[in-house]
Amino acid sequence: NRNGHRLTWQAYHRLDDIHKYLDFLEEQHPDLVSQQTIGQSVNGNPIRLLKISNKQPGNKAVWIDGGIHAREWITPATVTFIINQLISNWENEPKYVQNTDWYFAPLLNPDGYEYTHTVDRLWRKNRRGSGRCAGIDLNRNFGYRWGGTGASKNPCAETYGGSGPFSEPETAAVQSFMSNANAKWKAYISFHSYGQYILYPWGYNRVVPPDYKDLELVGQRAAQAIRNAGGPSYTVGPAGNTLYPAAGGSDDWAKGAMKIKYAYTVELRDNGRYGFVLPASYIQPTAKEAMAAVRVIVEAASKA
Ligand code: ING
Ligand code: ZN
Repeated sequence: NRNGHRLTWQAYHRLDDIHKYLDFLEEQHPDLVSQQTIGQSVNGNPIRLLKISNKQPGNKAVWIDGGIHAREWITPATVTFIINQLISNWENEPKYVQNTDWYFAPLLNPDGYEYTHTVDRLWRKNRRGSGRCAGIDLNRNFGYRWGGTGASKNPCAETYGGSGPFSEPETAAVQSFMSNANAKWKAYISFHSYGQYILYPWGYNRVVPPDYKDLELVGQRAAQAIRNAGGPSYTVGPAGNTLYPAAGGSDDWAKGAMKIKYAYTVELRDNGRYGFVLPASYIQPTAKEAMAAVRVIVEAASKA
């Protein structure tokens, strides 16, 4: 279309539209935007990463991902919306935005995502194997306290953690990219749905890290920013206490292994009416409030 891409944020899009949008941005803004493929999924789809950077040497780095769980369609829509907002308004953004290296992985489970469009709308895991017991829960496959409470050893379970930490190419790609990047990581934000929560470590058990008060405070500020943006109430707290203990989550790994201070899992809308099958009319309001929360977390990260 006349935008040069197909994303509208008024409908949910397939993998191909999302990747073509990232290609379009890289082509339109070569000085600001770059892209890489950080790995391949089980079925050979690329795991794409888009970086927005003004390349100032002191920049802190933030990571934002979506689509770890296939059926949580609002999450890649939200991550691409945030990318679009930043790029459209870049010259007017405050210093803490411009002097951040932004790393976006909008769709970490591309095989599962396509499967939810073609076969089973409520698929959660990746697509290793076949049949009823296919797939690994990528948010139980990260390598910090892997295999503990809330992760199943049964391959048929929705929360099967895999044969070992980072057994899956989708999670291994994140681990290898983030560990090897020369980046001053200060924030890690993983979007999930649903429930309207701002969660921080630890997820593996009902315990909190030594600096949890900083994460709680910034989380509360983010929730306030969402309300100020006209959004609904988001509950803030440590994942294990607030939702349920679940080992092998990405935010635990980001904090525990990568030592990234502000590590969050944000569960977007709604709180149960539509659940995973959130109508597309909710994309823009949900993504706008998520943007408000991201700004709060990234501003805190810029000072960390
Ligand atoms: N919820 C998350 C899940 O992976 C979670 C909740 C967050 C668990 C952080 C552990 C750590 O189960 C959804 N909706 O995926
Ligand atoms: Zn999820």
